[in-house]
Amino acid sequence: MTLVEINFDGLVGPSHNYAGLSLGNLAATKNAGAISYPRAAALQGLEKMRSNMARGLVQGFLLPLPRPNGTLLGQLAVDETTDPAIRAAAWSASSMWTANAATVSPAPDTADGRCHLTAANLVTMLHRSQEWPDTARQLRIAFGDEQYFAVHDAVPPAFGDEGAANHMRFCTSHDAPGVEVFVYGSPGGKFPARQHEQASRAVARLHGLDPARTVFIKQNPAAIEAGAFHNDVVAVANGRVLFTHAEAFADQQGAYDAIRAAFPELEVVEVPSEAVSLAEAISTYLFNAQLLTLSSGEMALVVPEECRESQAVWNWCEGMLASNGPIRQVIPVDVRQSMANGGGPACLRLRVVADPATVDPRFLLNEAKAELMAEVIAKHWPEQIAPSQIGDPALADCIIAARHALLAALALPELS
Ligand code: SUG
Repeated sequence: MTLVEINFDGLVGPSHNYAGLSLGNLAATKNAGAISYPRAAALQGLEKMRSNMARGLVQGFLLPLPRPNGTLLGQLAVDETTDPAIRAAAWSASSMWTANAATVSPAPDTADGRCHLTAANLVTMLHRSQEWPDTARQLRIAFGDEQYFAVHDAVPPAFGDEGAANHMRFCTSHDAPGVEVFVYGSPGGKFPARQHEQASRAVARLHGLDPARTVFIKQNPAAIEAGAFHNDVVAVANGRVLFTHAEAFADQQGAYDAIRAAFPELEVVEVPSEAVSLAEAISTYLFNAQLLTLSSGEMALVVPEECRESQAVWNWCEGMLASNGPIRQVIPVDVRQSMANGGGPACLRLRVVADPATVDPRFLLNEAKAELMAEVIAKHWPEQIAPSQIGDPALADCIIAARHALLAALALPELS
């Protein structure tokens, strides 16, 4: 068994649009009503996957869910009198942000030695709450070998769960036992706290984690108020390293101490507020980065292009590289279509530590498959969608046909 980290990126679906559905997600709210470019969006995401693959990393993908969702439209009896935001929920391409698809505990961390995945219920937002049954179905195909994987249904909806976006894992190498850190929010602020502590605790129990190697930390309510609707907007972890804004957690030093008590090897790279304000961190998504261990052993931070456009953020990155710390490269990528809905490079991927040979190979990328996917996207994905088109039956047909063309190309008829 060779356990490696595999990033499963969500391919941007053909219904990608800007309906402003996520209260507390400042980018999505700001861009409500804008014209979206689904074809460009999907190609941007695919290009990110290809560039990580070109660095020698194993790359997987998850496919868009069926939209418009006729079941949801029926359950809500959507008609011409319905609030357009409710109709738009059934058209959302939000499953692209696979960091919210599930929480993943790799085999070395769990009691039964299998990799556990729990689909996230995403109950705080209507458009996201419809995802999990289809997500679980897809995970059960991709990770269907029960000798190596256990896929759990979502925890009950009383406790909101947003998956890996509020979960970090520390380890000396990906295949070694890790320490898992769950970050939850507390309700009562002006924006919803989407991750409930009891959801995190239930996921940890479902996965059979060792309590001595499991840490629960409270998110800083001020960060949620500033627009960090998930912890991965203000912090990211990989290996021994925690890359974090100084105002990410309710008790910053207490968080470091709690992680260090379970994982003494912890190395913190903290960005002080004087260098990069919380507002600047959230508008550029500096922390919504992929922190990757390259084959050389060096760590690289894959950040959105927007980071290069902020003098404060780029100065910080250059200073960090000059300081010879654990992060040795900063790699900007263009995922602007996703960013405009509040989803950066880290939102677009679900990390699974596994032996690639145990994963259904149809979900693993190679250059030939990337080329094929690009062709299907170029041919079938709508070039643009204006909000007034949401609900248009001809557009619905085009979106459904586009997804089916991709499923056929990838030989995944089970997902139809
Ligand atoms: O849930 N945006 C997503 C962005 C998710 C980002 N994920 C992580 N941080 N891991 C969300 O808020 C906007 C869709 C709309 O408004 O149409 C949206 O759902």
